[in-house]
Amino acid sequence: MDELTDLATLEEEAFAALRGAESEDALNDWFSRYLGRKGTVTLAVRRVGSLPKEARPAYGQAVNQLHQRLEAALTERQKDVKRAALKAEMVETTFDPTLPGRRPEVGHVHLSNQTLREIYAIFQQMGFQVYDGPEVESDAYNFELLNIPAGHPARDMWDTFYTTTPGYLLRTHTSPGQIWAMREYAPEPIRVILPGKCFRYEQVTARSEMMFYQVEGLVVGKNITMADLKGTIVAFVRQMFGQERKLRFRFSHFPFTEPSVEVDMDCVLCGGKGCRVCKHTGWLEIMGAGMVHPVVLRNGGYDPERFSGFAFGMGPERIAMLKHGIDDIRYFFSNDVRFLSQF
Ligand code: FA5
Repeated sequence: MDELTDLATLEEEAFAALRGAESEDALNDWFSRYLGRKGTVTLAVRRVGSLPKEARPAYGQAVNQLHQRLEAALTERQKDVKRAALKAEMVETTFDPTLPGRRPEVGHVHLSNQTLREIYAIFQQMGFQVYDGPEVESDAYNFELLNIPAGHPARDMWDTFYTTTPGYLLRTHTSPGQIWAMREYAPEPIRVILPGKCFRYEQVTARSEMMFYQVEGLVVGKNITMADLKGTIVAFVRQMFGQERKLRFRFSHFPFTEPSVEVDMDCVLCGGKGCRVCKHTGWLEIMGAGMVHPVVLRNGGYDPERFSGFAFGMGPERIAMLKHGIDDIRYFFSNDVRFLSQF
């Protein structure tokens, strides 16, 4: 039977070609050549019909078995080729599948925000609410309504960045929030803290950034006095820095408070003896404060004959610097994780 001899030759040739196929492409070519629509094995299967009747069963069985054997062999060969390719890739790329996985970096709350949260918690105990004001402010709220008219010398000290919309700027302090809060709550009593970012057009140094946070405090009501201001600030500082802290209130000037004070705390590093951090004075300035100026009360919608109030403003970065012994404020926003990850 010639056709069976042909099959044996075809089988030998097909298996030899399969062993020689060493890539996925070569296997695809092999498939087209033998098992595809016009492949030689497929054509051999179709040949059954053209054979004499008595030759058909033996040939048919043989060709079908050959077809199955080749299909099974192809599947095996495909696995081998894949495995070999993976092995080659691992050798080339020196990929080590036994190494442990890389831990994803997990961030945490920024030091400024950690400090803000500590400040919120302390004032919350004293019944203060957090009040949010805008960072882009009008000249009126940042200066005018705070008793700083155009041409006032205090504007130099609080110079800022201006927007392309005339009369709008980035706030230099959180004090404009006093006007927002008063206009919302007048004539009700107020007890709020106003945290947020502030911006200044000034030389960046170890103590001064052009962007930093402030936390403003504002209390308005009947019979609010300087004693309330002092008591509140002393309670805050002792909770923040320790019960042993001593405080000093010095006269100062802010256009929006009268009288105005600067609050100093005995130096946390030397305990008041004098060191580099406190510039050998024994004291560290921590905030500005004062009794809300009658003009500001009126601008906020309160009658200064019937109402009084106090306000203060502090810088949480400076507070964090004192708490953690940080000697340069520029670390806060320069995005160096070697610094940030320490807190
Ligand atoms: C003010 O901004 C007043 N609005 C504070 C105030 C509020 C007084 C209410 C009275 C009543 P001053 O410019 O001193 O004041 O800033 C207050 C605090 O903000 C400073 O003590 C400091 O902690 C922080 N601060 C000011 N400028 C910078 C700066 N460039 N970088 C970092 N912190 C700053």
